[in-house]
Amino acid sequence: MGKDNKKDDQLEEFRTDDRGKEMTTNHGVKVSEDEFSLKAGERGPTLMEDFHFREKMTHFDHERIPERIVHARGFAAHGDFQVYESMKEYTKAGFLQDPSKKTPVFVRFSTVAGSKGSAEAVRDARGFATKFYTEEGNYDLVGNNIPVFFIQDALKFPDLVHAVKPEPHNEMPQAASAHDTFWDFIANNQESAHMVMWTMSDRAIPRSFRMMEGFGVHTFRFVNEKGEGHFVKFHWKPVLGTHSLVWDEAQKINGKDPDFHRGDLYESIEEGNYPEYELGVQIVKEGDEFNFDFDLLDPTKLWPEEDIPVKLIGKLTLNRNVDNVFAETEQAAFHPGNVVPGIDFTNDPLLQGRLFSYTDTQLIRLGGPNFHELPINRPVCPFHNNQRDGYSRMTINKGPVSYHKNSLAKNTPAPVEEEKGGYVHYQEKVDGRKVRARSDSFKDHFSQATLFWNSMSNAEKNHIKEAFSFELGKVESESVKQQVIDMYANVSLELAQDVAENIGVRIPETGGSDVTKSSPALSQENTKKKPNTRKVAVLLTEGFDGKEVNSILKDLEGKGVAPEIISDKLGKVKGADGSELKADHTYLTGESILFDAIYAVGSNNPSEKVQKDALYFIQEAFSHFKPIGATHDGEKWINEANIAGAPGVVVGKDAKEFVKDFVEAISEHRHWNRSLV
Ligand code: HDE
Repeated sequence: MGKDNKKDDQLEEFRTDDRGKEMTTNHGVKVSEDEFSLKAGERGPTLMEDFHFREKMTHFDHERIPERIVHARGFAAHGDFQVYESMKEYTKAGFLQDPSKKTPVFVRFSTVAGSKGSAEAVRDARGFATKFYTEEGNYDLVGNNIPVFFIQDALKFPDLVHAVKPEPHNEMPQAASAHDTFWDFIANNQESAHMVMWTMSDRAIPRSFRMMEGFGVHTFRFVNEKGEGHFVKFHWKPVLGTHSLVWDEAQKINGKDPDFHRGDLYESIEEGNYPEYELGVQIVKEGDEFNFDFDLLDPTKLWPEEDIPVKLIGKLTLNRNVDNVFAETEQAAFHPGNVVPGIDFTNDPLLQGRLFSYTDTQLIRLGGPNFHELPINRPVCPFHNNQRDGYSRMTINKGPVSYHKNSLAKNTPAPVEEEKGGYVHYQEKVDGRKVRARSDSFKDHFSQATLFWNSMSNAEKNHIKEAFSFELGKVESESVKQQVIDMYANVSLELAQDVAENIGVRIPETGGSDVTKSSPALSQENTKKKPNTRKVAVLLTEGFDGKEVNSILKDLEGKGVAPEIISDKLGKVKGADGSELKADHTYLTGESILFDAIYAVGSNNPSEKVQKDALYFIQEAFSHFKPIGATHDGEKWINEANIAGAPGVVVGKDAKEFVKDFVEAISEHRHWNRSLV
């Protein structure tokens, strides 16, 4: 990247490489000593006049800035976006016109509830925030990996966040919704019913940032050259499909590798496996606004894809890691209010409140009104106005005039007419009394929660039941547990009854829903299934069948699979034919939970310790429904684990057939129709 990326060129001006340079103070004075402070005598007190000490320590004391109040734990990358065909019919947005044009982007993924240092594979929504550096200014699509939200009005956001964050009297639990205050909020704010179905589903424990969808959530508006508006919902569709972890695995990952998601993204980009997502839009004519059984302005509702198809209009590719996480990722300031001509807001009351909150939060986080001048936030197009001064102002504006209107600068900077690119807000007619109220059309909280439930496969339904049982199982208040069960009896009686049974509260007898509709697009069973970039742990022992293993590994790599070798010690592992392979991990550092699949090679005569470690590895992977392959000696372990013949366990074929079947099993991601031994 770099050559044709305007943002990268711009960032280059700010990059510095200190390696090989002389040390100076921040004011450029060469430093002669950086180990001993200036003292009155070798054993005497430190002197005030030690400007180098004072500067170094002061800077250190101020190194931290407030973390984001939500979405504190995040990781980002650069890339570009290209539209497939002109979207002229719907929007005049410049970056959506020309398929030959690449727009630089910066994307930050995040969890929502946890602090900046929290583990990444927690049960939570994920942020998916994209900054498009367009020629007409920055456009930010600040979305999540779930298409709906907990609440309908921004006024309730602080309450929601207080409820999910660690409880204030003991600051527990970290990065988890499995506690009393969260579920008390849910039961008493039932508009959250739909979103909670998503957060209790597999969507809330994604396998990778590269394998999750993104959604703009709110209904936005496209506006074309003629000034015509269309309602639009934005989607990101991962090219690798949408895949998840299982809960037991996720919890273990959080201990063994709290950086699991950032590591996966970082490595993929370093290896040239650039994550890709297609941008999709659902479009509704203005005239059809009231033709749905939900309100288009209600952010707790999605538009079923079977009713309103998602048109794929372009591709996002992430192809460069940041150089410095603080300077870029931490200082990135996203804001749903950053729009460009051709994209406008609707009256969604959640969106309206966000338009205030994001600037406000940057002011405290980034210390003043000039955060747009930070390299990561600067537009790639010119920007001029009469705003001046403030903390850490970088721009040196010339001339005496900083007001509009003026004659001394010939009334410049001058506002620009709409025809020449000036942003003009969509002239929606608004007529109403000032009220603090919710429209009746926002009051159905359960139908789409049931739609989601109806759309799930049996395995997904079981995971949702288990997630509710886990979360409510951690709640202490019997009353809160019961309230949640009674609430979910409105969504599915089966769900409420099974969870009530598990958590030992009164089982509701009545309830259920009339909604029979389902939306197959909501089930991850129907997502894309590919072997690409899937990590396979190859359990290798001294004396392996060199010829066969080398050829299988080569074929697997040819299919895009990424094998990594696990052995009892690091260094070279020798095959029976004298060939050697290098171990990437030992059983101590390479856990089954960090891999998508296992290939058990084994050897003639493994030690008891290796036997024990390998068996644990295989059994754990099996319990997480992962594909397991074995050839020759590895088959002994499969038999010992008593899993031969189970779905997704591939053994005993010739090498070519083995690779074919194993790759198919890997593409399947997980094999749910497996009973656990
Ligand atoms: Fe945010 N949100 N949010 N949010 N949000 C923030 O802004 C807020 C909402 C989302 O990677 C904050 O810079 C309010 C929905 C993402 O830097 C803050 C409401 C969606 C990110 C804020 C919402 C999001 C944020 C905290 C209710 C999905 C991380 C730090 C009206 C469409 C962006 C910051 C990044 C961050 C406010 C609801 C997505 C406090 C008031 C709905 C991805 O301004």
